[in-house]
Amino acid sequence: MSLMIPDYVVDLRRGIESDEIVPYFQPLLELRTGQLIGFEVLSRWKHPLRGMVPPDEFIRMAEDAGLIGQLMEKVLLHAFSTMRRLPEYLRLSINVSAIQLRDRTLRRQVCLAAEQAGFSLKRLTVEITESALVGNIEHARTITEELKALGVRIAIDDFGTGYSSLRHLHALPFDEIKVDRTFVQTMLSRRESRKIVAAIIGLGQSLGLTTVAEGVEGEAQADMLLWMGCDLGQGYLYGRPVSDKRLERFVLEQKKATRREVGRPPNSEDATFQMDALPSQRLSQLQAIYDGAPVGLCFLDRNERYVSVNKRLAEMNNAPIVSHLGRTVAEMIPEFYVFLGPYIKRAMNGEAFSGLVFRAARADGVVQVRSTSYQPTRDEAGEVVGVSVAVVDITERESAEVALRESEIHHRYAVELSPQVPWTADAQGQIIEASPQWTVLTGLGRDESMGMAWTKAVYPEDLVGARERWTHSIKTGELLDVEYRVRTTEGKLHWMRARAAPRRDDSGQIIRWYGTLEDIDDYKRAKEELREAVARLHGVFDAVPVGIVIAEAPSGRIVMGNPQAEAILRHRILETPDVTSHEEWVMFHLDGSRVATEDYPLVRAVVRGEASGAEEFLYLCGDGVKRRVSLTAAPILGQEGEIIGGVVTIQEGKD
Ligand code: G
Ligand code: G
Ligand code: MN
Repeated sequence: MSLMIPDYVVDLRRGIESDEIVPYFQPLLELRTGQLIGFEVLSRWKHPLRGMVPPDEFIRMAEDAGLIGQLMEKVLLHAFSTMRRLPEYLRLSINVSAIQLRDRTLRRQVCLAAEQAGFSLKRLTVEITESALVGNIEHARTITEELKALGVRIAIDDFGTGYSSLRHLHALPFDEIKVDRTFVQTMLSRRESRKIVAAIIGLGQSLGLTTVAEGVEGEAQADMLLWMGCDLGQGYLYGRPVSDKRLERFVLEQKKATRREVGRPPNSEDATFQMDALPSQRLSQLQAIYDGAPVGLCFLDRNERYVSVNKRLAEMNNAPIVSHLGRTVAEMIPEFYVFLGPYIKRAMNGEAFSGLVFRAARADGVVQVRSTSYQPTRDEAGEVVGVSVAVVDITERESAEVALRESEIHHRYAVELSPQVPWTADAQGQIIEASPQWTVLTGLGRDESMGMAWTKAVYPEDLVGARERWTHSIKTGELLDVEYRVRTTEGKLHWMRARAAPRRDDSGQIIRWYGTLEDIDDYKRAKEELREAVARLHGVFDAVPVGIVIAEAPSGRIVMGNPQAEAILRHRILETPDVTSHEEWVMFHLDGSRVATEDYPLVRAVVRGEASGAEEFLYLCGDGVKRRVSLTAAPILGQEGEIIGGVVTIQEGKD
């Protein structure tokens, strides 16, 4: 009886023996630094007739035909030999299948190949797919323990796709967890995927495992993963699997590439956070800051319930921390909630508020003044998940505020006579005071000018810009300086310049903005007229049929030369230095003797204020030819009769 061997098995055996199955290498990078840390081996069958056959098609086949051991031997030896040529710090991951995990010879195979290739097993990670563990835990445990004893790291692959993932994670001594690429690929578009990825990374962190994300295809994913605390990334963003030949070049290019700082988490400017610290350390640092802060802090969920409260806020609310948790703001501080409720709701919709000041009598009769800030807190995709609250008790500071208000009243009387329009705004940029000048100028009543109502007087074309600049200053504390047009009572447009500076309290918080509004219409118009006059003058100069050169006094610096002057003298006038010192303005008397510089008509005009009639000279032109020119010069005098410059007209002489 002969045993029939199927064709594909014959083909596969031939393929293995003639080295058609080769390792490809896909890079793994550290997300935080962008540094290359190693590769995963992905096998490829370069079939002479079928072309590139993917592993899904031949690994199963090799297992069924009992050829997986042979195949693995070849691929391992090839991969290990390739790695030996690369720097020691680069690691290698290999995949093992379910059948291989049942095979007690796996350990020997790996050892032999490593020895033959001179590859250290400390550089090796073995990836075990979840599905390989089903019904196989005991064997898998024995084999992984043997491998670990050799210094090999063990990873759980495609995590989240298998059956009883958590049980497996618990059963074996894993070092690494690889989040399945189906979650990573959809994490930007699907909330569920995002939450699953975040949860797997959190789980890995809390178990002390290295977390790896597969299937990273874009920067946005990489940034989000980094923010979630994921350690390593793998995917098309960093590179597709490459052959051994292209691997060395890839490593070289990676080394040369300037390291990109992979996207930073939102709080990275905050020096308090040690970004190098492990996420768990970061968390305890945060907790310490939170508890020790001199301001009241809490986090509210979407139902306005306290999720966390720090000591200071508990003190302010006169209730222990635990009695806050799970209760709503309305329940805990009803006397403040009356005012705060609407702001909390708006914060849940994404608006941020800072320095909202409210005064109320607590249940125990104590009157408090509180300055409260609300910051919406968003998840990785920008969805508001709750509100962070900061509260400062300013009851004592309030007396200072009263004093400030009184001085503002004095200030108001004092400045009413000023030609400028003074104004005051609160920290949010709402106008709380403006000089009656404003009413005179715009015809808007006092009440129509408070808050943001001033914008009604601004010329629509200038409004967006003006408002943007103001918002920017409020946000950053930068001085305001902006120009815009205002419609006056007579219906005219007037250019105004608004300037303002913030005033801060002892803690550096902005409490007021003091500003002035200046009518710059005359100035603007004068500037515009000057510009027009200069343009007209240039027009005239360019059109006259004679050459004109103007120099400044007393330096003799050339400030203008018209095209006709350049045409006659044949050199560029403006590029020529001072006429009083320059040797290249060379002229001769008609008798051939050289004219001394101080006798040039223009120099006499600039230096001595002398006017001269048409005088004839031989001028050494730019092309080296002496030509007869007729020069007429005159000084330019200032309002006090002082010499401010000189002008010379140049005409071609008759030879
Ligand atoms: O490249 P991709 O199509 O490359 O790989 C598909 C699957 O095949 C992956 O899930 C990977 O785990 C598996 N795989 C790739 N190479 C090998 C190998 O050499 N041995 C085993 N057992 N599985 C592999
Ligand atoms: O062993 P594992 O199942 O993790 O195999 C990795 C598989 O994923 C291989 O088939 C590999 O070619 C593929 N792969 C690797 N990176 C990406 C990626 O960024 N996008 C997609 N779609 N597939 C990837
Ligand atoms: Mn894998």
